[in-house]
Amino acid sequence: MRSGFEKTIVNSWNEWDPLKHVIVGRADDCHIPPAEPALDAKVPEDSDMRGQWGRRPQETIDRANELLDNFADLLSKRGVRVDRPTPTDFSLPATTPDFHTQSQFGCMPPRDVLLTVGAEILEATMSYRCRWFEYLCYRPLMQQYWDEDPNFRHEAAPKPRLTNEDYHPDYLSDKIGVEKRLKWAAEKFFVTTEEEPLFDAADVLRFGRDLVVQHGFTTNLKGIEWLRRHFPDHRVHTVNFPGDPYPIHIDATFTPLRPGLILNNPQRRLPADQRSMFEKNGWDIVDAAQPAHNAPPPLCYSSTWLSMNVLVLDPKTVCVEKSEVYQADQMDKLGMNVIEVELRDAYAFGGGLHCCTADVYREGSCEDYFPNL
Ligand code: DAV
Repeated sequence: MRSGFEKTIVNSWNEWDPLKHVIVGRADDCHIPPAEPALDAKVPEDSDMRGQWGRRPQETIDRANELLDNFADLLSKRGVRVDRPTPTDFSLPATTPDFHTQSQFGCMPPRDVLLTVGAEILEATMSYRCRWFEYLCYRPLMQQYWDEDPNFRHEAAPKPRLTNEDYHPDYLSDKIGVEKRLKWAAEKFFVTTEEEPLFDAADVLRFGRDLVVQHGFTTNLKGIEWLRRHFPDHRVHTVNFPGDPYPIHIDATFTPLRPGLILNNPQRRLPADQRSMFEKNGWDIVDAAQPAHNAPPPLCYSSTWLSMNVLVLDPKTVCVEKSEVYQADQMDKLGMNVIEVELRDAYAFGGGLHCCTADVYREGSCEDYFPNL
């Protein structure tokens, strides 16, 4: 919704400054993609999704869209400008000279694809074949911002080839078992190899001049090195969280709320040797509250820890999913004003409140929150 007089500004340096302009995803035409190496590694072994693929049932798409539309309306009413992607036909195969997969995914989680750093929006390489063309859903918006903001920098990371060389064959089994997965994760043996740079935008957290990036299934060390060379004025820090058997995306694991305060998933604690940058600079890392649910909703890739996948609107205000009562209570105790947003029936389409949004503009500038390194 636009007044017609608002100037378009692309600018966002962190996860908490006052949010003024955001993209909210859509559930239209979302597909469960066919098997492929990186996706299979993430689908839990006991998941109802194993072995099935195709367009999601229309009534679930309609329900997810109803919730996403309501969320967009709520943000608009609070004065946040909201844009939406343009879905492409996800039933089409994704085919390049290097691979072929029979359908695509969707465009519910813009956070996975778009990384906003200052005046730049960077399209991630992605690491699933079914998501290779997802950036196209955001191109109409990127073109509009390009026309409207003379300072906007539209960038795209090198498209990866995603041949079989990108994936460790050991992960191709659905009978690995959680124990072995946890061992592999602790050894940093992930499904993706170091064949070429790979990253999803949702593995990156922005803290002003520092970027904190999770090494896991969807982002490899070459991807992190690519980000380091691409953002020469930033310090890029690699983190990983043993304890997650399916490590993709940092935003159900490590959640900054405001300068000096981060929630950390208690099953995926940041290892002691990686805490010093936070400790030396007076940041508190506190265990997140338990999720309210014992299991994810049907046909969902993500864990119950979407409870901590919140959207911070400003350093005192946070959107929390309506059923996540323990998380809301903890936010309240931490001095945050909580806005309840119903989204659980959209989780299966690609995640929670952080996943289904991507920053365009937050007030504020690039600050150094870690002067003692
Ligand atoms: O805990 O399953 C979900 C992150 C989605 N962006 C998890 C990670």
